[in-house]
Amino acid sequence: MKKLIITCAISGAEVTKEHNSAVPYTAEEMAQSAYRAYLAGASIIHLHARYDDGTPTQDAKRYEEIIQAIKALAPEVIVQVSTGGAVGMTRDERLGPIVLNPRMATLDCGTLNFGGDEIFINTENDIKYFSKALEERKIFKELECFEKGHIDMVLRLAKRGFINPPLHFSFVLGVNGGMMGELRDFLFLRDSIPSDATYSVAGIGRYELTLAALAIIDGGHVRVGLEDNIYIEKGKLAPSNAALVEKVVKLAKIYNREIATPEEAKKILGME
Ligand code: KMH
Ligand code: ZN
Repeated sequence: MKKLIITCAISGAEVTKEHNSAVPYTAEEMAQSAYRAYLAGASIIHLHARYDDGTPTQDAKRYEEIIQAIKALAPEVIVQVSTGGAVGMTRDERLGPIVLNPRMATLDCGTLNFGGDEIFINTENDIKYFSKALEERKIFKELECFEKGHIDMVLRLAKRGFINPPLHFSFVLGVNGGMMGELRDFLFLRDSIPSDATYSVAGIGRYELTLAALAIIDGGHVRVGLEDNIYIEKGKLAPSNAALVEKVVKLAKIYNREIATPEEAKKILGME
């Protein structure tokens, strides 16, 4: 089995210090959190920039400041910028950080309800627009799918040349408004992607660790982090992003999956 790629989603756009004080906001906090997650075993950092007061932003300058701070501590780590941003942002606002030519970025592959009154909008034309912008800059795409219809959208657009390989999926399961992360959901999604595609799972809340275990056993890859889940165990807040990564590393050891370095991750995903 290929080595396990662990992504750490350190900050998100919705989770706040009121939820868990370990959520990083400042460039220094982001850098420290990313560095410790990297030392724990993460090869990819999924990044949402925030201002010092926690406000999410897709401002390229702010991303640059944060990425430089991360790279000063962990030059090797792969920074994956979010093009999802926060609900309500425009297309071009969300694409803000790609002018920095990051190695990797997310491409959200469908619309869904996103808790309460929010709708996370990704129309077919949005997806084509984002894909073109990323492919023109040769930025590696992680295809975020929150339910099966999003995979179908990717496959349809791939057939028509709007999304080009390598196809690397991220199943983000357990969002209030998206697909849940039960065993049957996981099996349905991983059986729905082409056999030469790769995938990672990001379980929201209570799904984080169970989906990680399933992906480890199945040969997939795993995302954890405070963006997705603030608890280290039921009712107990995670002390850091690194603590969540450490938990996945322990699981991987049990199931004999070695952990990929960033260089190895690039090869596994076909990034070079
Ligand atoms: N913040 C969510 C609305 C991504 O990073 O690409 C979208 C999100 C997806 O987190
Ligand atoms: Zn995100």
